[in-house]
Amino acid sequence: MSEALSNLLREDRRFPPPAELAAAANVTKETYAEADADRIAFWEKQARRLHWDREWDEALDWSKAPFAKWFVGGRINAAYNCLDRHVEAGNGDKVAYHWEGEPGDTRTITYAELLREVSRAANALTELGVRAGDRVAIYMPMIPETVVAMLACARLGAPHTVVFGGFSASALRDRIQDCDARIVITSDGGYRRGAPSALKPQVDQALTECPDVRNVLVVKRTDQDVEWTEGRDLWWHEAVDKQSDQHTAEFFDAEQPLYVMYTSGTTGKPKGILHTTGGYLTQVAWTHWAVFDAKPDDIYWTAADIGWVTGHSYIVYGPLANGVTSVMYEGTPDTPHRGRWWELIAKYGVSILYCAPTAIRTFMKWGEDIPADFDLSSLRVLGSVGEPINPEAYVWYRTYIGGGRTPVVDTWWQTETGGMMITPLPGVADGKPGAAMTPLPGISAEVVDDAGNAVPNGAGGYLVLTEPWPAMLRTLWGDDQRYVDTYWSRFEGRYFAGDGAKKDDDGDIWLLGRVDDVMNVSGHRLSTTEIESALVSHPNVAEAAVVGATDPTTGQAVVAFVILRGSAAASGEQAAKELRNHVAAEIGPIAKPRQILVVEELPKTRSGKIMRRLLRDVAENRELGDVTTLTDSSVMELIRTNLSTPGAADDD
Ligand code: 7RM
Repeated sequence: MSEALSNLLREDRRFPPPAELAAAANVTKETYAEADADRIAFWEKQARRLHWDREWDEALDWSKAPFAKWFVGGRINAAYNCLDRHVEAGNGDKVAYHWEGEPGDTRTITYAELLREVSRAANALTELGVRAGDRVAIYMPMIPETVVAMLACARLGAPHTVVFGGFSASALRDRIQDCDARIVITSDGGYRRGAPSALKPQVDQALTECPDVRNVLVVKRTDQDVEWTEGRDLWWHEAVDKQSDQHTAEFFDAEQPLYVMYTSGTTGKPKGILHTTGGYLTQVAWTHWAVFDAKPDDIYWTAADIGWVTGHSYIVYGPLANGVTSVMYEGTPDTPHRGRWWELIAKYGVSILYCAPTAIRTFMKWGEDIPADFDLSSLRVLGSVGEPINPEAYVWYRTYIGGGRTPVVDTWWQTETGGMMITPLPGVADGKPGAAMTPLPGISAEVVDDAGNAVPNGAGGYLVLTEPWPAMLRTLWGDDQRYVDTYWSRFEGRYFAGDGAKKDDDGDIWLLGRVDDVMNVSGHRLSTTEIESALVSHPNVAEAAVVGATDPTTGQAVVAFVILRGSAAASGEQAAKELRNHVAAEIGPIAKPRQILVVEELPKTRSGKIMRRLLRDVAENRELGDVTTLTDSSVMELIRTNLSTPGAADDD
């Protein structure tokens, strides 16, 4: 039998759930059995946690697979569920968001206030001609108006497409054109790294090639000078503030499109992932409640950008559907000092923190003395998302942020899945550093080999989802065939996620990185994640990225890019030799990197994913490919220049 991926790294540390948390947990072990007995009935029960104007006739229509319909015939409004419902239940005075601007300005927004603001915005959009089904592009910083704009669209049944504020004018243009948005909502700018950073110029540039956009609504945030196109551009405060704060939500079909979120594929134009309303809201609301064990008094913080799917599902729709109080922060973690996140946790008494491994590894690099200066005792659950969390980073997070008390939930999911899919539940499972553990109740996943057969415990392969789930993407905007080809063709009848994974001896799932990044060394298929984790387990290493580069003898060879911890820097060649031996000792000689390249930074997307494709270009001495989704394109220049500096490069 062919082995899809080698399983190399061992990790034996275990952290049982705190007894108190387990005793009062929202979800227990029995829930898995309940969902196994009747998966559809399980999701129907979760859907009933929401308000439906009319209940569905059929929970799942899979007759036209892979095109799913959930809660067929049901009528629902996402904004009503996030706002009106809570206000009507008497919780209007509860805080929806404690918002903190980067310069230190703050806003506290209750559910009642948010409802009034969303109602005004919905009235303004209606006045601008927005009707159910029309697409609206949102290109904004992390300010409350971004949430207001999204919910106003949802209220009108007008799908939004939020484009990362860090993306270029051309990326914005492509997305506006692809979904044919006629209205754009933006701001003059936002604060990042201590300075105002402009957004409006990118919109102006993008719109030179988007003649069908009628209006641009501009929120005033930074007071920067902006170019103005009369008749097209409107200040948000002029168009919205004058509106009535009353708006009656209309209920739409459960399958009404809610949003389109673009993800850049490795090749070709970005894919517009389409999410609809009823199934999506059901899954994000339930998973937010279950996986974070969210209670009415929790103060919840997803420290991520709203332009990432994590922001959509777990800053906006999930927490609001559950009526929870959230923190929202505009800026970067090191402004004005490297303790900013911990200061915010202490200030607001944050009890649940959700962030990406890239942030955790950065904090590790800065050192544990920084969080040690703040009172983090309010924290009770920590979450991780976006990449595999290396065991060292997991243990650091649990120890220095969670005070050794808090469970860490490593949540695997994708833009395409809409909500969390594979993760431990904090009151149920023992934490295993580095493992995403098991599919949630109601979710079915498997790890398969090249032929599509389930691999035995202890082996690696491809992660597939074997049953439809409520928050699944419905198609790619305007391209049904690409939807079928990309996700449903590799393995008959199953969704191919594009990730490598392994099952350990207990059958628990570990993610091993994108299969496009898998290296083939002398016929052994090695995962990026395991070698990176071995490198990060060395005390001198803060971050690591490995790629396979063409090699005349072994087919491919492992090339590692590492960022050293402060104290370990400088000693380039010696450090590299030691690290190669460390990898050989941790996981075996086959995984020993041919080269170790010490770098200052790694190329990442805005959600913190390492762009290994670009590193492969460097490792193989090629011209760089597409860099438009990089956070900071100067990083690649920096890497190339430093590599030609003696002492900083390879040791061979
Ligand atoms: C939520 C999100 C999806 C890809 C996915 C994986 C990787 C995300 C984890 C993870 C290992 C995790 N959506 N990924 N979470 N890998 N463990 N907990 O990130 O569309 O932006 O990315 O991210 O490769 O396929 S996404």
